[in-house]
Amino acid sequence: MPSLTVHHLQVGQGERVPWLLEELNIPYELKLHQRNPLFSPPDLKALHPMGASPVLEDATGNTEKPLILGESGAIVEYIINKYGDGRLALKPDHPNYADYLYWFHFSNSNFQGVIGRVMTVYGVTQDSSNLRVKTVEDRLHVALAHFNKRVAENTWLAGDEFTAADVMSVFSFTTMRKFQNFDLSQYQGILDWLKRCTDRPAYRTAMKKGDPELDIEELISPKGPAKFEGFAKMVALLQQKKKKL
Ligand SMILES: N[C@@H](CCC(=O)N[C@@H](CS)C(=O)NCC(=O)O)C(=O)O
Repeated sequence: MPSLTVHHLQVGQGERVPWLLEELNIPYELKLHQRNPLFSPPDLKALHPMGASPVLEDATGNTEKPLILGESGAIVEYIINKYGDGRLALKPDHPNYADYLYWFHFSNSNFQGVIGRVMTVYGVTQDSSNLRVKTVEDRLHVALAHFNKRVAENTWLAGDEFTAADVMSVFSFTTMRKFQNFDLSQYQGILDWLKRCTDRPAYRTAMKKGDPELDIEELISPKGPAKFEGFAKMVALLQQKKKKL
């Protein structure tokens, strides 16, 4: 029996890990951490050099010195391969193997990067006559149209089967919009896929355990959820600091 502890900074991409574990029916302990007011609190920072969530502690067979693993993608692959008998992953001989790999990595690598660039540029200006604003907005819509086409033509990202590619991706279109919102009204394929994913009992159970405060209907709505309040607190703190200087 595995001995797994998942550290999850609430309202964040750590939600992927309990969701996966619920899908695979693998037991785990969930340790919740709160943003302070936006970034990780000291106890989470102390766990891993990057101080980011999620972090997996695997004490199976070694309670003295548990293995510590960061990066949600690495954690998801580790759990599937080590304790999940390869379930929710496609094997190299599957016709959709390349699709599985591509979509497994797309959201957390390409798409999160695009959203990060939008967030950075909007932090300076949202004036759409500004070339940087236009460039990042165009890139965001290219990525959304690309993703939308995939899920409009396929039930799940890797094809007919629900896989870890779906688990890796939902966060970027739901909870991530509490940090940088984007309108999904014109992307019906994504909205329908979000409904299919978030209707899964394992998703509902994981979110209830990890983020009971989050309203799933709001997260999957076309216009997106309200902004995470830790942002305003962080800005106020920075302004106070500036005044003192
Ligand atoms: N690529 C990493 C990103 C980890 C990450 O940035 N996590 C955020 C939560 S959404 C975090 O811990 N932020 C707080 C901080 O960095 O202090 C992953 O997928 O695990």
